[in-house]
Amino acid sequence: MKALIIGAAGFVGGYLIDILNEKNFDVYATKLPYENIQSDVKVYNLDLFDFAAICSLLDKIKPDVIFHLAAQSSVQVSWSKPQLTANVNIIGAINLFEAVRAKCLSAKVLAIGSSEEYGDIDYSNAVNEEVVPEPKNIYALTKFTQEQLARIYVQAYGLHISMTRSFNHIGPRQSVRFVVADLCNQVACIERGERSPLISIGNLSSYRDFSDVRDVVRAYVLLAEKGIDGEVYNVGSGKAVQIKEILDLILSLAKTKIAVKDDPAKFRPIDIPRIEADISKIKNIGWSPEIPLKQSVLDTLDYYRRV
Ligand code: A2R
Repeated sequence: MKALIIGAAGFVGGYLIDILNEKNFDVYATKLPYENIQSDVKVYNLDLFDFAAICSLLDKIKPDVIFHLAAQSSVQVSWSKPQLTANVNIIGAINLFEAVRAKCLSAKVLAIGSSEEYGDIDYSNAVNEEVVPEPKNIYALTKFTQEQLARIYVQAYGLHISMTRSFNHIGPRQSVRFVVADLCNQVACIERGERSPLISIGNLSSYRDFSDVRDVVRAYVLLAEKGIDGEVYNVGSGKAVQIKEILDLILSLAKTKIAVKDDPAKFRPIDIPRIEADISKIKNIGWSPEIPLKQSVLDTLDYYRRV
């Protein structure tokens, strides 16, 4: 089976390459020209704005499965660069779907979306896929648009696309823009004596649904095999954890005593108190998270201790 990962140089891409290699897929990966992929797979430079290049790559590879990870994936950047975000996440997705339509209609495509899409909904219960998203930021809106476009391409042209709404994922190599990686990096810097023993924090009271990136890519491979065309699947742990609990865990793993101080820059103007995924739908096709939160945090901390 030939698997093509679009946008493989990011956080998730590296883990997806690993699991596809383990499962003996013939793996092809794309990246932007200035990015690096250090893995023994076939790597191509590809910008989603170049429709002709996408067509010629699909023509050449004829993939059986395509994982669409490429995105402008930061909520914060989506406020400062709304045009870029819409171009990559919406026009880029259209370019990919059009190229699939033209060159490899039978390929299975997995389009990765985000729990951010849910936005302004009632979070008093775990959120299932029937809930209609109310995106509240530009990134979320572009991902919801990608999902709706995917549905249209399934219905109108018979493409084989499944979609995800992926909740927070964590693990080694994640960028410090994300809370767990940020806290682990700060602790590692303190342990090395690079800064005073004071960790800066944002809002600790929120509950979020974290899963390990290695579980997440296992879900993606399963969805590529068993996901129903036109259907969206939550990918998460199914259990919300308070950020304070994660901070306490990280501090308990630290090799030195660390104090905590608020950083106003890390507080968001609007923060939803609790977000938890209902993962019954993906569980029904055979996926459950396996890596405990403590292990993910420990591995992330160890990664930042090494870099
Ligand atoms: O933004 P960059 O320079 O880090 O490059 C990202 C790349 N990308 C593109 N690829 C092809 N054509 C474009 N026009 C284009 N613009 C950006 O997609 C990056 O290398 C990759 C996405 O990787 P990350 O930002 O690290 O996302 P991650 O954490 O791997 O998440 C995968 C997917 C994304 O669709 C997220 O929005 C979703 O899961 O949560």
